[in-house]
Amino acid sequence: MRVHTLWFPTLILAATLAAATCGGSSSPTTPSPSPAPAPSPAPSTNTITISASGVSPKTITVPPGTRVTFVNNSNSPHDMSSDPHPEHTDCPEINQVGFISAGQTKLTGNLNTPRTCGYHDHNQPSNTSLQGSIVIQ
Ligand SMILES: [Cu+2]
Repeated sequence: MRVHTLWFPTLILAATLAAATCGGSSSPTTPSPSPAPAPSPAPSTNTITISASGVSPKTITVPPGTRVTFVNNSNSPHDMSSDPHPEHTDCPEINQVGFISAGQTKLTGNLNTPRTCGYHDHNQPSNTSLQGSIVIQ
């Protein structure tokens, strides 16, 4: 009698192990469905930061009527002006930023007209790191 009472749970354990082993070896190798990488949205900001490495973000999109903020976090003054250089006639609202000291924050005028406004540092007109675009739409 004692042998029987010991064998019964041992058999169940053995069967359980076999099932687990079998299931493990035949587990599907299909990759788990990973979520599609989220499309990086266009930066939703009204602020352009100037650092030692240039302007960031290079392109922003804002609705008509927006005033864009320029923050000079670099150690140098800049002179932010509308394209084209040197006339600055495309988006005169950007010329309101103009000379901006290190640490200073300045605003454009109201960008009311849907269009793309390029800008540059008037003192470094060929420095592409200090060039960017404001898309008004
Ligand atoms: Cu210029």
